[in-house]
Amino acid sequence: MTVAFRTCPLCEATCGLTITTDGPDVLSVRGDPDDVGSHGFLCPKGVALGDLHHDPDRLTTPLVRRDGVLVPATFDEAYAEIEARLPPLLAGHGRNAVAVYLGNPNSHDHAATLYGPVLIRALGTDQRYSASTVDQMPKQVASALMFGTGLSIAIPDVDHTQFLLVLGANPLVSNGSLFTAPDMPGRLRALRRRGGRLVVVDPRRTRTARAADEHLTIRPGADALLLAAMAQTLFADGLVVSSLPHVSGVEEVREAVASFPPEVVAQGCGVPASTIRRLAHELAAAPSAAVYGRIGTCTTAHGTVASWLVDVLNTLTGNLDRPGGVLFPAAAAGGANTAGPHGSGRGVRIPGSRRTRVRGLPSALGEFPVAALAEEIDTPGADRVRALITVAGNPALSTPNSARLEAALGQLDFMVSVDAYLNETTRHADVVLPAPSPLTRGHYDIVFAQFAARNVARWSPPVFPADPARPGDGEMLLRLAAIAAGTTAEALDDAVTLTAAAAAVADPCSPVHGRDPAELVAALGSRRGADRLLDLLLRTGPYGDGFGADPDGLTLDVLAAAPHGVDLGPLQPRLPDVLRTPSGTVELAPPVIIADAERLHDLLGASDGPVLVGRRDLRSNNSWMHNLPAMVRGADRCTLHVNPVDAAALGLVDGDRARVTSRVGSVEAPVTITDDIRPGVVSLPHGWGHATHAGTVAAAHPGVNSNLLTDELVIDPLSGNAALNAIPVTVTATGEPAASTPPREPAVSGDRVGGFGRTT
Ligand SMILES: Nc1nc2c(c(=O)[nH]1)N[C@H]1C(S)=C(S)[C@@H](COP(=O)(O)OP(=O)(O)OC[C@H]3O[C@@H](n4cnc5c(=O)[nH]c(N)nc54)[C@H](O)[C@@H]3O)O[C@H]1N2
Ligand SMILES: Nc1nc2c(c(=O)[nH]1)N[C@H]1C(S)=C(S)[C@@H](COP(=O)(O)OP(=O)(O)OC[C@H]3O[C@@H](n4cnc5c(=O)[nH]c(N)nc54)[C@H](O)[C@@H]3O)O[C@H]1N2
Ligand code: SF4
Ligand SMILES: [Mo]
Repeated sequence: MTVAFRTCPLCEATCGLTITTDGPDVLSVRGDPDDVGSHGFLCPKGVALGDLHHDPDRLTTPLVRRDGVLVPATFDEAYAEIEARLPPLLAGHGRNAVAVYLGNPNSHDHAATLYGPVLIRALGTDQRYSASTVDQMPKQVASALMFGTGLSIAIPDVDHTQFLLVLGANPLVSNGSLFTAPDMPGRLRALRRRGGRLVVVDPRRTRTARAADEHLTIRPGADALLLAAMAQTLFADGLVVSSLPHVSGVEEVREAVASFPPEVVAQGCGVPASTIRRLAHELAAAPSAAVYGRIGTCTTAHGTVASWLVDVLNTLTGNLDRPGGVLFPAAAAGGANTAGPHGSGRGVRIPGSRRTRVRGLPSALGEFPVAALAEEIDTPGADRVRALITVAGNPALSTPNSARLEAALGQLDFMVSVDAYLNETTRHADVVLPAPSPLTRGHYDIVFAQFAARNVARWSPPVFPADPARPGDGEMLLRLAAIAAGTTAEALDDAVTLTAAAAAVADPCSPVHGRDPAELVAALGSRRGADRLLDLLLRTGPYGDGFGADPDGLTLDVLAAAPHGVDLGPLQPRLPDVLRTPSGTVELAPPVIIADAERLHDLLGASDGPVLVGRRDLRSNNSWMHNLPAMVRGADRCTLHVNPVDAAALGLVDGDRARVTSRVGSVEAPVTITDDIRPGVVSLPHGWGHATHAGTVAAAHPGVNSNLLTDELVIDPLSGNAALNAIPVTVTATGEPAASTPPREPAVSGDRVGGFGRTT
């Protein structure tokens, strides 16, 4: 038996795991008590990592479509097919004929994180999409405008704060997002144990809400109103801290929120004015406080304004950049705000300079809204999107009006997917490249270290040696990029590494400033690919050895010698150095956000018609872990939550089936009646609606796809983010009890690999 230590790649908590193996078998997965970040915590998904590794349905070979059917193929055959079809398409129809969609797991793999952008640059396409625009783009846009980069996000100092206000997040289930703090249950317990206060704003009484001192049920989509009224109260009642060094725009914010006193917004947000006023006073009076908003605040039509107001409150109460408030992490590698001249920069341009072809939607931080992807494919025109590359994404389940997107996938001339499974998205591909098990790759969290509540750095070597016949995600992306660029993967990798070294030596603030980039690359030794690049980033990062400048500094070898990670200490105040705004201040009143805040008036009179919100549960991971028996065991979780008052009015009893209909579609689901949800609100989890081949675990637990109801036309204009919550719906009883309904067939069934035809 062998014991390996390894960071979990499944969610943003990045727990350290102890994995016991026997030959090729995973015997157990436990929390690593010595891990510098997580101290032994793990959740049921981490435990299932062994099942994921051994899942017989994970793809083991490439698939290539022959005569309409996906059949197993060698890597040479798969690459040959791409080589034969992609470059001619680009040559014939231009660079924008190919779109790229990067899904969530890319950010959990340093190789994919590093080489995804290389693929996009090699393709030269403007048609860039990712899961970011069904997720956190509003927070990134607001943060970029205020602090200067889309990754400069202020993180709650959860271990020291005395007041945590959580809106639209359920960290006891999700384990945190844009908030890497493993063992959220323990950290929130500790907060209350030291006399701190936890307040949760959510239309549902979630696990986190139950653990809180106070739970406010809000009308979905209206957080920005609540937050604006709190800011107005701070100004009106003289609660804004008197000294705000490094902050500009306070007066403009005062004017922007002046027309939203608590009495004016109370009806629109469904929270009494007296409660809003009290909450503002409590926030201001707390010795330290942090306001945190996530999915429920981002995935609405006012996501950027809500995300901005979160940090407006943090700033006005003096909690921005102070211990116990919200702080900026300093990541060891690839940090967006650790290199270059400190204290000011170019900032960002919102709206971005490019426009989508059909709706003319602007790019945000270099991306188009994924809500526009279907129409960019299915709307006729010489310049339509004809090819798509998806990498670790399942947009057929995860993006709004996914029925339209699935139909559009069938209209592509060519589609390539890099994925671990054949699923609702990848079944439309012409070539599927199989991602190997995460346990066969090294792991470093480039992305999540930028959002961590404590600075740590951890490198995990592969638990099992990589199969030489199975390239990793990074290698496949590099190979795709090389095909697009007409070069070899090796040459491209060398060029990318040299460019990264050149950027480091060009930085006047770097200890390697002025050195020869080729000398740096040579000093990286025999590593190649993502690990060589990572070593470069670590060594030129804020704790790095600077290639000799600080002999005690970090290198990949230093991390490799520390299997439980290296603790780099609690977050520290970083203003003004962290800023990259043109003014060199926290720009509290970005003109585009102030202008967009005008739309909040539209929310004031809105009525309480039924609306749909989402939810997550502990044993899910967006759309893709339902093929593991431990993740689907027990009662059906893909049910429609309905408040008893609404259920009575609709004539629904627990276990009935209900039909939910929105502008774009209609689904049927079993009903769970619960007063954990606000009247007038119903909830379905996302990531279900499995249509994988018969005989798989996921196909036996299909559930319904909530994104058949979400509307691709409703987006947050500044970020392009989809509104996945507060969807107007009608609910009707089908008159059929769920129990008597025969098990539903997946929407599309078929044989195992080999019998899988294009479905449209
Ligand atoms: N209605 C509604 N919709 C939502 C949300 C919501 O709250 N409500 N949440 C949104 C959010 S926050 C997100 S992040 C998106 C996620 O959107 P996506 O990223 O599009 O979807 P996932 O379900 O995460 O799909 C991940 C895919 O990666 C594959 N995969 C897993 N591991 C690997 C690997 O190591 N390599 C490769 N190449 N592939 C791998 C899986 O098989 C799966 O196909 O969904 C969004 N959609
Ligand atoms: N177990 C599990 N963990 C996960 C994932 C998973 O699928 N399963 N996905 C991962 C991913 S990709 C992400 S991005 C994170 C997300 O992390 P979180 O944001 O913590 O995730 P959710 O559980 O979706 O919490 C969103 C909450 O917002 C509430 N809500 C909906 N609409 C509104 C609204 O208008 N206002 C307010 N105030 N609340 C609203 C919902 O009821 C829900 O409780 O989770 C990650 N972790
Ligand atoms: S909380 Fe997240 S990182 Fe930790 S074990 Fe669970 S899935 Fe893995
Ligand atoms: Mo996400």
